[in-house]
Amino acid sequence: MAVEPQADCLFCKIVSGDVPATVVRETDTTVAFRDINPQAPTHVLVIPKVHHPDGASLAAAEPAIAADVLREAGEVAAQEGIGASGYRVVFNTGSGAGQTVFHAHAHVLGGRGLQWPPG
Ligand code: IU
Repeated sequence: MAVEPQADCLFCKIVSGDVPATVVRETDTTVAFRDINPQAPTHVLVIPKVHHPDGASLAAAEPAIAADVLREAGEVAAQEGIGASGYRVVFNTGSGAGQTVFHAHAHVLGGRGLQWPPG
């Protein structure tokens, strides 16, 4: 599993600053930014700065950084004011589940009622 920045990876370019994003939080190991196509009033992506293709790969290779991503998802929810009303953290994994960017990322969604099961 590569951890070097990938030249063709959009999210690696957001980490490096080569592609702009609306960053809402940043730590030594993670960046959180607003999704460009929001599916809820709050829709923020939390990514590790290191490149892994999906959340499971990240957790297997670098569990401490996977924990950082999950912790930051909660911090984003608190910062966005959706922690009390409830929110969803989603890792789409594989194209069949709708994953389109193959750099691990957690979607943090909230600010409206969320249905279950998801589509
Ligand atoms: P997915 O789980 O891989 O489908 O999520 C990728 C997300 O990245 C998706 O919600 C896109 O709207 C979002 N995104 C973005 O925020 N900025 C971009 O430049 C691109 C995609 I391309």
